[in-house]
Amino acid sequence: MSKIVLITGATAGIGEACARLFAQQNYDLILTGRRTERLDALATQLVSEFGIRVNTITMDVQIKEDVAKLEMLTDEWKKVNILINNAGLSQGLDPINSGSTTDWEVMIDTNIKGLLYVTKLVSNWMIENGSGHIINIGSIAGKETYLNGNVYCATKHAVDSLNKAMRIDLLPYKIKVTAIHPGAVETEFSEVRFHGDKERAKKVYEGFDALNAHDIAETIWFVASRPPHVNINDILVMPTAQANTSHLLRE
Ligand code: NDP
Ligand code: 8X3
Repeated sequence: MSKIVLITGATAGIGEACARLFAQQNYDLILTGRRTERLDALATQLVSEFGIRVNTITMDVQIKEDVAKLEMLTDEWKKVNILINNAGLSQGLDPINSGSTTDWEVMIDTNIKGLLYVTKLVSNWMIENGSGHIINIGSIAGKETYLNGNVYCATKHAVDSLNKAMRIDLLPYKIKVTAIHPGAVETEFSEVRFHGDKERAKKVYEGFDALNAHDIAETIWFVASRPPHVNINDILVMPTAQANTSHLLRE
């Protein structure tokens, strides 16, 4: 049996890039997300290209009962070596006095509560298995707060804090815990943030070389492939053109 990685939000962007890279490294995959067709298409492609095994589970991490579908995996599939808590999103970029409370709830329910539901379940499997590695996808937005980023930044600060908490709580079980905090990565992220406005989304990445999803997957692979005695607690990875959330060199 190969090693197993469970990736939340594998239908696009960073999660999809991780699926490809871990498949290439001969991992079996548990891929989750809300869009079943994308999950199935990716699974079919990776199985045929790399000869690995893939289990897909359509689930919305905001919904506890959906996340509970993971319990239906067989004992063999519950031997998860790596969990990548990647599913996440931003909705809107508005001042605190006029932001949409619906947008806020979606971000809080996905980025914080969803991550917690998945982690609670899978960390117990890891404890039973006697090992594991949880990799949380935070953000530069979890280290800094920027104009109109309010609730998204707050959710990613929560991920940063939960990452530290997991590291402490899971220490007795020798479970590794790592946060990866990317700066601007060109994915569907901005399109989702701007509710499908592709033109506005494109402008976010104009005039500089943003990171791409594969850059982050490679960083994740690096932390996942360290020897057993090495745990990388935290990595902040930025485009060369971006120093922080307020200093971005556009040419
Ligand atoms: P994408 O929009 O390209 O991908 C997001 C993924 O998350 C999709 O697979 C989506 O799947 C999944 N997802 C979103 N909401 C849910 C949900 N409720 N339940 C299950 N899955 C969900 O964005 P990225 O790849 O860029 O984002 C991945 C992570 O990286 C996020 O946590 C994001 O906050 C973080 N990040 C992104 C940065 C960037 O600049 N792009 C920078 C820093 C961090 P589906 O819609 O099918 O459910
Ligand atoms: C995504 C990067 O700078 O838009 O987390 O918050 S940013």
